[in-house]
Amino acid sequence: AVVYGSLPDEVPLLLNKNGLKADATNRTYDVKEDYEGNYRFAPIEEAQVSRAMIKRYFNMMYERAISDVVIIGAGSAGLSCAYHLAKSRPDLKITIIEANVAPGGGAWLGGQLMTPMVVRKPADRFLEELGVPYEDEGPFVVVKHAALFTSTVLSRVLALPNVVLMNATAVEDLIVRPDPRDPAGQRQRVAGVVTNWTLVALNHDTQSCMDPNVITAPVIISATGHDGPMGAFSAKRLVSMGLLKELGNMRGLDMNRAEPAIVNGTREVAPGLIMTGMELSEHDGSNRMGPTFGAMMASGIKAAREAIRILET
Ligand code: AHZ
Repeated sequence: AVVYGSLPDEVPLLLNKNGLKADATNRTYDVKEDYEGNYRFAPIEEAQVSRAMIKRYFNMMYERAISDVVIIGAGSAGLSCAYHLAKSRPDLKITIIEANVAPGGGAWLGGQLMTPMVVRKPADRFLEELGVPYEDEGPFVVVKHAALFTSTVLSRVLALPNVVLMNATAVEDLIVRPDPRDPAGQRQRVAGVVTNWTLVALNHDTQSCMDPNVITAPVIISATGHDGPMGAFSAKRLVSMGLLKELGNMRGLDMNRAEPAIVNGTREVAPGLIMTGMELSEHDGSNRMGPTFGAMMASGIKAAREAIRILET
């Protein structure tokens, strides 16, 4: 027999008591691990399952309505950023919003749907830090499967207590306010994100007004990738809001120019908004790098450093 903590009071135990031994103070259940046809689970009420999820998820949403940093997009850049930021500043409430059900963006595969992932040096240091094994090819290293990198960084990020990931949730807009640091009150500052369940965000054309939700934070980090169904989200919104004159538009592939341009260009592109990863190529008009991921990791780390700098000034 295994002893479990008491069940939540609000759900009375209404189970068939067959095979169930319970006492008033400390309920003891007859459970059995037996793979030969006699496996017995601890009893449960269906509503307990609902409440176990609901109270955690909605408490989390309540708490994270005010965050310290919001990261938009959980691709290789967003996850690398989240890892470095959350490890460096365990006091910060870091909230990641990912439109897809599966976090990871394009980093589940290398190039042309092949599995190995190429990382140019010196970004192999981040793989070392995560403990991701690779083969050394001189100027670059190769992880045997991109999913090994992505699943490792994702599990490390999710295990950090100050990080929350809301997937299947899309950022639909940015919150902007007059920047309190501008004495003239002319400059706009990005001060949060406007969110909706992705399935709702994809159906605005078919249903009448389905209003969104909001999360405020003093720093937003946009890592939404290059242009696509949802990609380059903040870069495009900065243009439509008049905070950026025009998109630079991603240029053709040149690995040697693309990777340093992304890492060295990682910055606060508008007050309160840092941009990282391939979204920057659309903002700045820098080259595409193709299937080499070192710049995503290094740009994510630089974005995390930028966030700390902004929060500390
Ligand atoms: O789902 C998107 C993906 O997981 C997510 N995303 C985009 N718009 C969003 C929105 N709200 C919430 N409005 C959103 N989430 O952002 C993630 C972007 O991941 P990615 O892998 O596309 O971008 P990255 O910059 O992290 O990595 C780019 C990897 C590439 S693309 C490329 C090339 O085409 O040449 N080369 C590399 C290395």
